Amino acid sequence: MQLVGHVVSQQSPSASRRRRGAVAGLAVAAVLVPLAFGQGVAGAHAQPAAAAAAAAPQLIPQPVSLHTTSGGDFTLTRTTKILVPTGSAQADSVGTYLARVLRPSTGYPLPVATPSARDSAGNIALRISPSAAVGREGYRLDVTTDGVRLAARSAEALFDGVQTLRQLLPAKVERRSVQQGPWTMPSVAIADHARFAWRGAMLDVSRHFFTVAQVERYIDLLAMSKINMFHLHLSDDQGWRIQIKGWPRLTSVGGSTEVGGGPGGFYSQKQYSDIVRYAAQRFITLVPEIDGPSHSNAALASYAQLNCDGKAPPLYTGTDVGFSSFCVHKAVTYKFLDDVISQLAALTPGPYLHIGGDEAHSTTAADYVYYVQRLQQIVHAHGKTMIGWHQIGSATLTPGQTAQYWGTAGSKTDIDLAHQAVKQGAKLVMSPADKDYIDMKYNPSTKLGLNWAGYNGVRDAYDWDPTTSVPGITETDVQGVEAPLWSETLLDLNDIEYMAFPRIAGIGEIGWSPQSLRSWSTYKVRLAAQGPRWTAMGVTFYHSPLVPWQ
Ligand code: TNX
Repeated sequence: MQLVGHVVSQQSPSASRRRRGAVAGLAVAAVLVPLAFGQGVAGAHAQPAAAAAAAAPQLIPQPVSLHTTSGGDFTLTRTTKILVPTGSAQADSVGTYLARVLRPSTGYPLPVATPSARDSAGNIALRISPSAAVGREGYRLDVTTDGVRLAARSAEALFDGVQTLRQLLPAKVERRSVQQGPWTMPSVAIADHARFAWRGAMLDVSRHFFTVAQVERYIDLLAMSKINMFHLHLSDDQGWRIQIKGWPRLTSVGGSTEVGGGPGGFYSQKQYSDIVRYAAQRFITLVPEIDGPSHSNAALASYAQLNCDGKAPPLYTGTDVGFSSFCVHKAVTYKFLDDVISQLAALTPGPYLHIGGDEAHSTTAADYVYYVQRLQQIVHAHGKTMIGWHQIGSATLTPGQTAQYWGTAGSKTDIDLAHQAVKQGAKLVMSPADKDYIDMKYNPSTKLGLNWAGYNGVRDAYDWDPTTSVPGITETDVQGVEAPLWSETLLDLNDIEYMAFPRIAGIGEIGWSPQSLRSWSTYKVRLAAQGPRWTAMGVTFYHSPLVPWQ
């Protein structure tokens, strides 16, 4: 428990007022100059600080290299086109996405078109080319008075570049009704790429069910932070949320309630596919989780034969963990899980299936290992890579699996399990509960959320490095970072947004930006600039007093 440290790191309101005052006015320039020029941009420091600061964009995640140029601002007009190369369906679809973001607020037609001889200046040109930029998901974004050029290595990278482009426009561009311009972007040259391949967010739709529309809204918001993996926690003690053909009671019984006894719900396979497709259109890979051997009461309540004693337990609407277990040595358990995993694998284009594996307090250690190894075989038989919570490190893993680390600082058992996983050729996705569990309260007065791992203030959730937070785990062991959002206390979209924002922006930056460019003192200023964007989008967010909101 990090309780004391976390409480101390929260500021009193008067301290935060002083902090806000300190970054007002001219002081901002001092904060922004190093940010604006990123790393080692030769000659940039020759520019007068004040002029540079005036134009310095406030971006999250911070790009690898960003400098303001003297090319003059660019302003979108009624005649601006989004140009994509002839025959590039991928650039065309990213262009269409961008047009849909920009049209409602600007009121401009912004046609997505292929270039013609008559096109002169004033457009946004998108291009996919392997040589466009270096690094994972690399893109280059150049804004001059003549227009915007965004070139990327892949469609995914182009999409990432579009998220940066959005932030160069005034915040009100995010409103969904026509606003007054001008729609001016500062002249900049950005070269950027991702630090980690896995930049994830998890949503627990089991403890409370969320509709397809709610999930899609969350996906839309995640995309803005360059999150590219979306982990859906589809089953737990309180609810089974995905239709499985041949096992109808999973949803008619197992899906019929949630924490607190509400009506629950589930996704039909068609609805699940809709979510998968919606995410894919935003270059986000869906990772479905079926938790076991524990966290399985909803399935056990649905089918008596899955229980060792052949008796179905009642449905569960409380918040305890670790009391349920699949019957590890019954053949029907694996017939059932094979049906579930084969259907999920067929519905999920991404390479990963998450088997859970946390908190198996009602399963013996030997049975746990047996279960994980059987699941590993089943997942592989259906062509997927297994990911599980880091406890899977106690099983024999074939190389190439992923373990999701959710331990807290100094927990020797957790650290040992992470090492066991890595020694067997697994990579780690880092989700340390005392840093990036975004279901933890911000501080003791946060109404929503839990506090078993302490309080994760906005700074706590940002100020850590996934490659140094677990002793003995290094950069090459780490596949990325993910922020789980467990939903025991969350009832609706406002609750989801309040817990996720602003912390999810920090998780996006941890996953994307080089560690050398990250510091709380500059991040909090850039974070403040996101506030008006979220307000424009109607996002409910926590106005942490640590952040100098504008
Ligand atoms: C632990 S983290 C859990 C979840 C709870 C969460 C609440 C993990 C793998 N298991 O079952 O919802 O804590 O913070």
